[in-house]
This record gives sequence, C-alpha cells and structure tokens, in this order.
Amino acid sequence: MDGIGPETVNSTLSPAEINELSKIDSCLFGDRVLEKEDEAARLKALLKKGVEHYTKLATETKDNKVLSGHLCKLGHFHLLLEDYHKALSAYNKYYTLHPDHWRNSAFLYGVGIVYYHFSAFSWATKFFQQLIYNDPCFRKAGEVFCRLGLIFKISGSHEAAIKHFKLALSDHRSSGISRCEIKFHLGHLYEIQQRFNEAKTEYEDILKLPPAQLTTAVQANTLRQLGWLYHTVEEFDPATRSQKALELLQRSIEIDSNNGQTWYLLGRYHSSMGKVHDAFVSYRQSIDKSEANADTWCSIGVLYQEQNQPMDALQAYICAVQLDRGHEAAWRDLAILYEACQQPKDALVCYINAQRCKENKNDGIQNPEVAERVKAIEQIIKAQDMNGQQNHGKILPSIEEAWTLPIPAELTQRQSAFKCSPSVKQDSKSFLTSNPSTLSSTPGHIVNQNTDEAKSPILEQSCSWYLTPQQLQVMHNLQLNKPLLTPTQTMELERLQHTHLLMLEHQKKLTKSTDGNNVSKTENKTDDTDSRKNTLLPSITQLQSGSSDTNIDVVISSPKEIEETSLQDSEIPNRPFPPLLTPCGISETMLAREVITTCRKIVSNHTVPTEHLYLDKCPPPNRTSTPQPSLSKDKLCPPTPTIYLENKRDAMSKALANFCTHPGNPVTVIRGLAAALKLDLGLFSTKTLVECNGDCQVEVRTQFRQPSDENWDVTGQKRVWKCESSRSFTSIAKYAEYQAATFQESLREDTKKHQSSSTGGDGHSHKDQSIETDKSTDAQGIKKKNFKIIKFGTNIDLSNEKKWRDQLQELAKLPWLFRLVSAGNMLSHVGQTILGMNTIQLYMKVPGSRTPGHQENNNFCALNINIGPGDCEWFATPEEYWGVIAELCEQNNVDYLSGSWWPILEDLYNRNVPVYRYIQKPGDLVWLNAGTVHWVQAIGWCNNIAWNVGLISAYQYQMAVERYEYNKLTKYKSIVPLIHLTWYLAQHIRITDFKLFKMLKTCMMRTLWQSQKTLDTLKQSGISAVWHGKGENEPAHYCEICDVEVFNLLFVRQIQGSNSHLVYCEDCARKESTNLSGFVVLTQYHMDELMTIYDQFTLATKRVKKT
Ligand SMILES: O=C(O)CCC(=O)C(=O)O
Repeated sequence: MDGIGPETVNSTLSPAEINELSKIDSCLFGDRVLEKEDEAARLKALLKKGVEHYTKLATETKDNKVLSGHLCKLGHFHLLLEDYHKALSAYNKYYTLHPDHWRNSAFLYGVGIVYYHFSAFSWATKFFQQLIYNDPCFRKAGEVFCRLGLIFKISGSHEAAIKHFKLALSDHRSSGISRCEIKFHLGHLYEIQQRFNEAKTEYEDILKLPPAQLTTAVQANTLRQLGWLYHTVEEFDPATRSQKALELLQRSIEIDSNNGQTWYLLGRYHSSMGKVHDAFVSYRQSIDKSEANADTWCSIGVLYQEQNQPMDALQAYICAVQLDRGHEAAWRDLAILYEACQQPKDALVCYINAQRCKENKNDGIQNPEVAERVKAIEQIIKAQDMNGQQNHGKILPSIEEAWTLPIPAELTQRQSAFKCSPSVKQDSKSFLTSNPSTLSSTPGHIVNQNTDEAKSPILEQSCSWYLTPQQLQVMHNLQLNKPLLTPTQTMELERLQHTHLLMLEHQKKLTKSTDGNNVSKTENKTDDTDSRKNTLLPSITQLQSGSSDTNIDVVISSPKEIEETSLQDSEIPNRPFPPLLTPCGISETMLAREVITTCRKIVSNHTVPTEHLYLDKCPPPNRTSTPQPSLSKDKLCPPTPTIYLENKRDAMSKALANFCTHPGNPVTVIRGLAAALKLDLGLFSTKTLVECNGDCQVEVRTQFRQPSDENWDVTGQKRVWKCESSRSFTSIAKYAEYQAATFQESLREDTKKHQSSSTGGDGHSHKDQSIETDKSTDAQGIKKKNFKIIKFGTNIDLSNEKKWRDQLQELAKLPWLFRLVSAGNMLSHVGQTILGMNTIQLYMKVPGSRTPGHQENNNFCALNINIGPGDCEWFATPEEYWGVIAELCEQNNVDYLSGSWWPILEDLYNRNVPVYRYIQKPGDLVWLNAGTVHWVQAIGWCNNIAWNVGLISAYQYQMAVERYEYNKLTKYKSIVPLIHLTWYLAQHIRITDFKLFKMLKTCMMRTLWQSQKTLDTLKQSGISAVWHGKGENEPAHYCEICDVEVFNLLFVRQIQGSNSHLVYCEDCARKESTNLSGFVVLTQYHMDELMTIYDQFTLATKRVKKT
C-alpha cells in the first residue's frame, strides 16, 4: 500500500474522481478495460487530472512519508499514461524515500514494467523477483512470470525461461496475456533446446485450443513452427512427415499470408524437396512480405549455389550479410562457396566472420566444423604462400570487391526501408511481441540483446554503484546544458543525479553508523541483554488476559527493532538474518500453543498495523554487497592455509577441525592425511574402479583444454566468463580407456619432443602440444588460440553402499569432521539421500578437465580428496564476495546459479576480490568452508572424490538458510530441504549454542504458524486436510511448479488420465484453482505433534567433561 486515501485537498477533481483515482495503481497497466476506446479516453483524461493533482500535493507536502505516497501514485499514473521517463523518475524518488518499498506490490510491479520498457532487464528482474517473493499470489503474477520468462529467453538462460513460462501458465487467473502466446514461447524454447518431442506436444496442444482462446497470429506461427518441425525432425512420422510439413506451412499462410517468415520456411521446404521454382517463388514472397530478411537472402544464395550459379549465390549471400552482419549461416555459406571456387583467402575471412557471429550470439553452442575448416584453410594458404602460388583465374570477385558490387535494385530499396523503419512492428495488444523488441520466431534464432546496460539510481548497500569521476563529470556537463537536453539525456541526468544523491546519503549514513557504533559499544557495557528482551517479548499472561491491543503492542517489535536484533544475533558479521530466520518479535521461550494464539491475535486484530510485522513479509534476500573497506591490491593473492599432518593424533585433533571451520578460513589444504591415517586411496584408482563397477555411469563434459587461469571463447580470440562444454554419457570402463589412451599419447609426444631436442631440433618446431594444438593468426591479423578438445568424467555417483562397500568403509577412518556420516553433520540428519552431498561423488580427469565456478548447494561445506596420480589446481574466493562474482556473471551474460563460468582473474582483481590459488597433490584433502566460491582444473591425470558436510553450527545454518531464501527468490531449487532438516534436527540433536538454537526455533516458529494459518484458512472455506503422515524414508516434497520445498501440507492433484499425483505448494495450487477444486490437501504431521516437537526443543546445557 502506498498509504494514500481519498483526498480532501481542493482541486478541479470531483470527490468521485478523487475516490476513483485513489483506487488506481499500476495493476491497471495493460488491462482489458483500456482496450475499449471510450473508456480508455475517459481514464486518460482522469489520469492527466490526477497527475496535476498529485504533483501539486507533492510540492506542498513536507512530510516524507506522505510525499512518498504521492510520488508512488504519480509513478502509477505516468506509467498508465505511458510516460515512462516520468514514471521512472517518480518511482525512483518514492524508492529513496520509502525504505519499505518491498512491501508495496503495486510499486514493484510498476517500476518493474518501467525498467522492462527501457530494457534494463537486471533491474526489472530484481523488482519482479522481489514482488513475487513477498506476494506470490499477486494479481498479475502470471504476467510478471511471463516478462521474466522473456528476459531469460533473450539473455539465453533457456532453462530459467522455461521455468518462468511454466509458472505463468500455471496461473489460471485471468491475465492480460493469452495462454496460447505463453505456450507458443514454451514450445519455441523447447525447439531451440532441440527438445523436439516436447516442442511438438506444446504446438499441437495450442492447435487444439478452442478458437476463442487462440489468436490468429499465434495460430499461424504455431502452424508454421510445427510444419517446420515435421520437415526437420526425422523421427516424426517418417512416412508422412513431409506431406504434413507442407500442409501445415500452407495452412499457416492461408491464415496469415503476410508473414514473410512463413514464406521463407516454405521456400526452404521447397528447396530441400528440389522444387527450385517453388522455392524461388516463396522466397520472392518472403522478401515482399518482410522487411529485409537476411535469412531469406541466405537461402536464396544456397539455392543459386545448388543450381551452380556461383555469382548469383555470391550476390545473395552478400545481401544477407549486408543486412545482418551477424548472420553466421550466411558467412559460413559464403565461405563454403569461396572454398568451392578455390579462393581460400576469401573463404578464410568468411569462416572467421562466422565464428565471430557465433561468439556474439552467446548461445553456448560451439561449431567445431568451422574451427576445423579455419585450421585447414590456414594450412592451405601457408602452403600456397610457401610455394609462391597465386590464385589467378578467380571465379568470383574477392570478398572486398563483392562487398562494393552493385546489388539488385530491389534489395537496395529494401535495405533503405530497413534502415529508416523501426526494426520491429509494434503490436500494442501483445507486449510479448512488441516490447522488448527482440523476439524472433525463426527456429533457433533469437536476437541476442545486451541486457541491462543502464545502471539504476537505486540504492544498493554496496558502494559499487557510486558514480565514477567520469560519471560525475558527465552529470556536471549535463546540468550545465539542461535546457538543451534531449529526453534521453534528461533521463540520464536524472539517473545520475539520483545516484549522486543516494551516494551522498549513503556516505552520510556510513559516517553516522561509524559514530553510532562507537556509541552503542559504550552503551552496551551497561546494557543488560535481558532488558532488551523485556521490551521485545511480552509475558504470556499479558497476552492471554483479554482482548488487549496493548498487550499485542508489546509483542510486536517495530521493523527497526527486529532489524537491529537480526543484525545483533546474526552469526555473519554485518548481515541481517534471511527472512526465514528473521525474528517475528515473539519470544522463543513461548510455548507452541501460545505462539499460535499470539500470531492469530496479531493477524486478526485490526488495530495492529500488520504491515509493521515481519510475520508474513520480510525484506527480500539480496546478494552480498562488496565487502568494505576494499582490500589493497597486495592482499588479493593470499597464501592458502596448508596444514601438514604427521600422525593420526594430529589428524583427529580438535585443533584441526577448529581451524578448518573457522569462518576466517575459506579454504584449507590438508597434506599428509592419507599417510597419517593409512588410508588406502588406491581403492579409488581407475584400475580398482573399473574392476569394481566398470559399467557405472559417467557424465562426460567435452571441453577445451586451456591454461588454468584463462578461459577463451570457442573462436580462441577473446577471453570470456562463459565456460563452454557439451554433455554426454559413458561408463567408468570406457572413460578409463580414454584416460589411459590420452596418457599414452602424451608419453609418445614427450618422447618425440625429447628425441627432437636431443637430435638438434630448433626447439620450437615441437612446441608444447599439451595445451594449444596451434596458435595462428587469421587473415585479418588477429591472433587466435586453438585448443585441444578433452573429456572430463564428472558427477559419478558412488552412493550404492553394496557396490562401493570397500571404498565407503575405508573413508570411515577419516576424522569426524570429514566423515561422510557423523553425528555432527547436519546432512546425516536429513533423513534422505541427497546425491553428491551426503553421498560420494567421483571425478575422473585428464589434464585440463575443469569444474566451473560455483558455491556448494545451500552453502554447505565440502571436502575433496585428490586420488592422483596427477595434481589439480584450485582457485577459491571467500564467501562474502559471491555477490560481486554474481554481478560479474550477470555482466557477462551467464547465470550465476545455473550457468557455467570461469572467472577472468583480472576482472576479480579489478573489483578487489581476493583469490586463493593452490595445487592439490595426490592425497591432499581440500576443505571448503561454508559458501566458498571455487573453480578447479586438473593439471595431470587424476581422480577426485568429494562430498559435503553441514557442520551443526550457527554460522553454517545461517549460510544455508540464506542461500535457501535466495534460491527461492530466483526460483532455483534448493536440494537441501532446510525446513524439513530443521524439524529433524530439533528432534534428534542437543543444541547448546544459543544463537543456533534461536535460529532453529525461529524457523520452526515461522513454519509452525504457516501450517496453522493455512489450516485455519482451509477450515474457513470448508476444506479439511486429509491425514497422510510421513513414511520413514519419504523424502521432502517440492512444489511441482515453483520448486519450493513443501512442508507438512501437501496440495496434491492427480495427473489427468493417470494414477500419479503431483505435489504443489499452496500458492501455486491456488493460482491453478482459486478454490482448490481438483486438489486434495494432505497433512504429514498432526499440529499437536509439531507443537510437541517445538516445545520439547529446548536449549541444552553444555556437558562439562570430567577430568
Ligand atoms: O574435483 C573437482 O573437479 C570437483 C571440485 C569441486 O567443485 C568440489 O569438490 O566441490
């Protein structure tokens, strides 16, 4: 809520109009009512008056809270009037004045739409995610998911895009976006990912929709894409697919004969069927219908080439690449044409351009054939140059000449039309196709748009958003020239001014808080913590006695007080608790029943301002901001703590465990452990693994072998963050053969090298073949790297206790901290197998095998033992820098949580991120503390084993919950079910650490109340939950739709036409069916049972060891 009620201020507005305006907010954006002309005009006039009215109010208001409300209102009105610049300005002012903006769904929605409009996608994402996090049932959640889906689709995060479109689809409440349109995107994403069966199903489903639910555009596009699928996917109905493809394409044209894309695909179809004339006719139509289409010209080129008309083909390709210089296929086809005409130098230029296009596309798919052709042609040119060969009788003009050749008149017209007309037709009815203007429905062809260049003036806790001196200068210049500025420049000025304002405020706050710290330190000396408790926590008798609002007042701590407690009790310095652990202002000593009574009173007592409660909504989780003060440059390469063990006693010592788990040590290398404990690591050698279980599955990552501190794009020309690899599967035995073969090959190479140097070779002709196979310079003089392709055997599951009995037994010799199963390991109490976390994972490597950067699931600790015989090289960064790294990932267009990235070290050093770098020798154990970011590369041939440990400590628990909540925000699945784990821990573990106890209790209090509140609501609507219980080994449940953990109350729906059931969370279930029809609610625990566990979980006293 923005706190604005009907106004009584004198204005030209009538009371009815004021009343109407008071109810209008951003949610009206895109609503159907605005489609009716009369109504839209009336509203527009009203909104304009509203703008005047609230602008006047805003100028007259001194009170910041009231002012912020007016500004928010202005933001909404400007948005609805589609004045995005003014909307942004008003929203930003509101944002700065209103710290609780995260509670205001209408604001988050409105500002998200505005940022989306400006293609500032990372800001749009941030606000949309915050909105859904705290208001999952927001009226326009479906549309928000859609926009997020589009943002992820554009940035190439296809998995995330699919997830969000599915979320959008699961919302059955009406929204401004047609379901068929969403389904089309989903189908298209499957198609891009080459999940053809799923794409086909999705498209076919669309075509089965009743006509009322299907727009003409979607129907035509779907018919086209489905036709194209039938044409291209061989396994679909081999006998009839060709005929079906043609029928579908033709039907699409019948519905929409003006779609150039469909004509183009029909041309491709005819061309591949050898119907040259029909193909030309279709292409001709395509060119007439669509503005300058490079795809079409490229295909015309192919057709000419097939007809043996190279000059025509050349011209068509040139048309294509002149229209779209990033058209990879056209450059490639042009290269093939030149190769066929024996013009290798021109071919090389074109292949290299094709590679560059691929690289810019950022789609993660490599094209090894092009790389191979480049290599081969370079050799040919070299040989020709050495032999002094010149290519005289050229068939085609060179690429430079061709570029300047006059091109067909028709194309020239098209090109100029292209240049002066907007590149995408605006369709005001469908935001999905109108904005952002980057959608293409060509199969596998999505325009890659740089996301979010714009920096927002919005406050982050870090100082990375401070204006640089250059930006300050720009701001100054713009200010001086204010009357002359264009709208974009005005907006830029506003942006800079805001950031500047925020920067000054932030600096002021920092100074204040440093002063404040000093004060509170002295105060703390006399401050009795109990007295703080007394003000926060009421006695139960106070609460029980009567209807007392005042009693409830005592319970409720203000958000400020809660924030302070949250910071004080937090185990991670300067970080407030994540929402699930944020105190709700109710004492942890209160009994479960009283907790419930209190919560009920709070929510039902209307005199209590519930928005001041952190019971339902909390400030959403955020990334860590850059730690302050920044490290000096000489501290950016810290030495890695390494402990040398000499004997079993040292290995088992408490001192070792204390050292490893100390939050100040992100990583520890332990050397000599295997010898000290007489561990037989030979049990994990390739030979033994093959003998034991050679047929076990291995996931293979095909990668380039690169220097460990570099990561090059596929063309070998640019250093990048995105870390490419393709995935396949094999067996341990097969991988072992590969490991051995590559080793033998390297031995042979070494011997050759040796021989050549001892027989007086020049020492250069046999340069190290191990990493780069060749270094070359392309025709334009650009140096490029050619790396060997290697295979990395990863994520091999050793969980089967029968198959791997000897190995598991051997590891039981480890000290308790490192053991796979131990009483002190949270993951041993979770009651279910979490593959790779509380089971062993094996990695089989050849030199160069790399595990990209990541933090462990839910920030758990990890250990990794190198079995040898070769070494591994590790890079690690302390947990508090993960936010900076995530930001760098975002800037490099790769998803931090689900993507593969290999940091460019300079980028890290430039942002003052320290990097530990060390060698793990055979037998070394690497211990990674909670949340340490790390990336690893094999130097030699070796195997590694790894698993996770969840130390039962406040630090580890808080870290885990923090990531759990961040995952929820970004819709990334937490594979550790932390709520479930918390209740298990409470039942099975004695907790003596007060901070940890309080955190666990808060999580339990919140989830206990959540269960009760849901049951109360169900009861009110006459739905009773059905007892289900919890099987002994029944794993925790996750929502089918949003992947969030579902605790206790399972909303279950039967899959149509099958006996299987799906589990939903309440929010997703209600989005599918508001009154839950079609759902059964199952309970896994009786409330009494939960209350007993809650009450019986008390702080244990430390046992004093008898001496
Ligand atoms: O050995 C590897 O490459 C995997 C390293 C790793 O990320 C881990 O153990 O957590």
